[in-house]
Amino acid sequence: MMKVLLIIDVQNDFCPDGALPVEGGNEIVPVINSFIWKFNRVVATQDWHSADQISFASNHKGKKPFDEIDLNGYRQTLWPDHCVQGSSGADFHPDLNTILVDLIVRKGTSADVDSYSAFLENDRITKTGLDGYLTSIGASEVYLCGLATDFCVYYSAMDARTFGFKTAVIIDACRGIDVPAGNVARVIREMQNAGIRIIESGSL
Ligand code: VGL
Ligand code: ZN
Repeated sequence: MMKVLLIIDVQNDFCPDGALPVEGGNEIVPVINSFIWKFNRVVATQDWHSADQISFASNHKGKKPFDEIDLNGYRQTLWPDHCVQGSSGADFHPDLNTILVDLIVRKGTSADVDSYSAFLENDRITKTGLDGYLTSIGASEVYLCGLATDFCVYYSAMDARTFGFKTAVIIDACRGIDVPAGNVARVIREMQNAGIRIIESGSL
């Protein structure tokens, strides 16, 4: 069995003092550090935007964070500026144990399309290459944790499943944005319906 851990966007800007804070985002760091050694391979992602990223509300006149716009036929939520390439907000949380990380995937790097998923950008066509990496190392099971439950973790988990991997979300090692309210509960149901296991780190 080739078990791979995907640590999604455990970055300063998603922690309580950051630009797009996720409530309790920092609390998952010691939890992740406690089980990171149990996997055959570890991949960590970083949201890694340029300042002209299309999902930043600041790049749309008259729009504010959490507004939605229509982009080439798909809905895109607008965000406060966050995880700008090379900024301290884009760094991993300083306490995350990155020593055991085998591969870092940086996503959302094109200005004209956002990327929630670690596999496919928001146009749902452009690949990051992560599926190729996982296939080439013979990954059989993918376990996800990180931020945020209802955006990048959710999209990444759904794509992992679609690419054919047995997929689990370690839910006590995730925190969500929950916008609109109830969003976290909705995506958990959706992931379960898609055949994704929702587990607790104690069962690893
Ligand atoms: C994320 C919103 C915008 C996430 C990234 O990591 O969940 N959410 N960019
Ligand atoms: Zn982002």
